[in-house]
Amino acid sequence: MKRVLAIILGGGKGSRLYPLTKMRAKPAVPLAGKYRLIDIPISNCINSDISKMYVLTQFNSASLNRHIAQTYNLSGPFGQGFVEVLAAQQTPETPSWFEGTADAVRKYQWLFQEWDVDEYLILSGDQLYRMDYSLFVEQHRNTGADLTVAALPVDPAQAEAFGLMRTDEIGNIKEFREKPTGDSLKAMAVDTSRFGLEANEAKEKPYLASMGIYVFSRSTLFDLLNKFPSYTDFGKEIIPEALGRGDKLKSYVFNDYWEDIGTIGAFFESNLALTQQPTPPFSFYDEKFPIYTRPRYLPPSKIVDTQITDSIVSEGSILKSCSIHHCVLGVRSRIESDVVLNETLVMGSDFYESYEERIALRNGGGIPLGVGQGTTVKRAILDKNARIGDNVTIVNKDNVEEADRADQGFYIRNGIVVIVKNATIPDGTII
Ligand code: ADQ
Ligand code: ADP
Repeated sequence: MKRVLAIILGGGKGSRLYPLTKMRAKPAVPLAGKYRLIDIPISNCINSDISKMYVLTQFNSASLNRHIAQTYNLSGPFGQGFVEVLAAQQTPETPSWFEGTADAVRKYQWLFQEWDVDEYLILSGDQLYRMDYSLFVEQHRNTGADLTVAALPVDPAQAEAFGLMRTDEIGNIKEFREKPTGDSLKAMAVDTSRFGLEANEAKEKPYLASMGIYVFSRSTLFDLLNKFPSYTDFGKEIIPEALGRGDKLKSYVFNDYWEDIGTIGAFFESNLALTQQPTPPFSFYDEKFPIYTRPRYLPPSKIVDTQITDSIVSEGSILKSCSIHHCVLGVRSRIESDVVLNETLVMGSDFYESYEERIALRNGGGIPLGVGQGTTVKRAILDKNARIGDNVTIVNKDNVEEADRADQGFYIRNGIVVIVKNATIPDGTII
């Protein structure tokens, strides 16, 4: 795997995860209480023995750079591993931002070409899954493919959201269509039982969806990017073109847990699914294939007279006489008495406030970090460092699907209330 360079696509404008991306680059969005989105592909790379990684992102954010610099030091005495963030930048030759996935790679190809590697592994930064990429790369090498696309068997309802591939019985891609609908979707069905699925499952999932994860042979990648300079997207343009001109394209079937968590709805549900009992669909516990993140040396959580069911509580939290059901609480969460949290994602805080600071804040008319006394929250995301007052109700009482209330510190996306980072919600507010 020393001859593989990973390129992680860290996100375009970040509009689908907005407002979580209001103050940070998408890869830095907190996940599962103590991780960040970028920890998933980076951990998968490390566990697959791939140690050269670039993260392409539209914006450079302090929290992303700090997180990566403080977590991933891969340059041991005998290796040259690294994780580096490359942000879109204006230069005299390239006066614009990244216009798409292929365009992002093209704009930094001068740097990627400098590495003496055989394959480029292109990954997305907003997916939750565990995958040994070395098996993927090995298949690519063994079949002599120019490009291998990771493929997830999906059902007809899911299929519309993806690039789909129709393959022959040994996985040669014959046709690739980006998000087809109607009859052109139906035409993409394949017999997935040929790829290890049980007959029943194959019937349910007759489509092979592109996971947006690709292995390109070196010459193929640069040849495509340069021969077709106006193509800005892999799924829409580059892959269909490669196929059309006769390159050898293979699928690599991956039939395990995989979620695209690039929208507020999917992100919220995937986080809450971690609390599912007895076995969540994805687990961060796996000694052989751990997910890494920045060590923080926080004290254990302190929980006083509290009722908690099916939840995750991250370290450094303080919970007092409250009731927590089906929630994920992030680091340094602070929940006061008589609070009721249901199906809520609390991202926690970046810092502590001392007892004296909290009292002083209250006396000056301010609101301390965390969730104040007597507050009720249901189906919401409370971003980092939120200050929720006493007796607040956040339940989306009018059943709104979408709303922008930036002036009041919240947005509603897919019916989920998102309290923005650093926001203050006054005592008694009802949302
Ligand atoms: P989408 O997810 O719709 O489909 P896209 O929006 O291009 O495709 O995103 C792919 C990845 O690249 C995401 O992680 C995104 O954040 C990142 N990205 C997008 N624009 C970027 C930019 N300008 N700069 C840096 N990163 C950027 C793709 C494929 C489909 C496939 C699905 C699987 O096109 O064929 O089925 O992924 O989720
Ligand atoms: P984490 O990884 O714990 O989620 P980060 O390291 O991204 O958090 O963020 C911690 C940030 O919080 C740092 O930028 C730090 O400077 C900032 N910070 C620490 N203490 C305070 C404070 N009292 N007030 C405001 N910001 C603080």
